[in-house]
Amino acid sequence: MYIQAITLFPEMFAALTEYGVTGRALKQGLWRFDALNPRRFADNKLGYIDDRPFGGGPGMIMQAPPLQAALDAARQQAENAVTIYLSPQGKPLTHDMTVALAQQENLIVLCGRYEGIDERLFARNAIQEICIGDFVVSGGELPAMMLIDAVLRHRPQVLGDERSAQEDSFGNGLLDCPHYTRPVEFCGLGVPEVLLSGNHAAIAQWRLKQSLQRTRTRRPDLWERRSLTPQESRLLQEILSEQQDNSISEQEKT
Ligand code: 4H6
Repeated sequence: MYIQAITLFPEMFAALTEYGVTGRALKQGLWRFDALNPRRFADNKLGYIDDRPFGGGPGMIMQAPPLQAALDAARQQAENAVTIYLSPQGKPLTHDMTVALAQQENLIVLCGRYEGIDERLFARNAIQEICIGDFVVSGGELPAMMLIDAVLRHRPQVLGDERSAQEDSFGNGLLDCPHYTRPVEFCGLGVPEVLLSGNHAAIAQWRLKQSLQRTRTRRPDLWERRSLTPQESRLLQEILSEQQDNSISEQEKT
């Protein structure tokens, strides 16, 4: 996969190219990366690419011409690239979108700074506007890096263990289960017995039940969209009757 970022801060992308899973994958040649600084495409010697908004108001706007030149240069390197603009006004990013983007061979990510980009850039180019969450940060770089990381995890061999991406949260529409490791006792807290039992079927069932319970209570939005398998329905019945038992024993205290 070949990814190009159009950014005023190319060095920020070291977070992806030099660290962890994505850094290792780059070293292994599983993806390639280039950053293009739109200042290089400015029409003035000082590299200014922003100006004041027509109609007035605070802040500055990124100008269309240098960004168009940078985009043209990026597309010259990767003819069928999909171009993505991370912005608070975009379509919310989902797991399914990260899987679909991982099928592409070429991506260009456009990173906004200041108050955003002159709208005419979007009138003249096919650009997917994507949002990573309902909050605002100071530039598109961090959201772009989050998207790239999430996409790369779905590329073959990027995650050492083949199962990891599949079993991740959201792959199955459920939140992940709780995890435990040594020591067996921490601050007086133990580890759920079943995880020490060596009974793999029982462990898988406990984990699924925890995932169901968490998703139902923490993410009612995900819960409502998801249908249950017969096994999951049975585990949900257990959860509901345990809840009832708990509320009865709460009542008995009073
Ligand atoms: C485009 C337009 C994405 C990009 C405006 C980007 C949140 C997300 C940005 C801006 C982003 C997201 C610049 C507007 C700073 C506010 C960069 N923030 N902003 N949720 N910021 O995906 O001022």
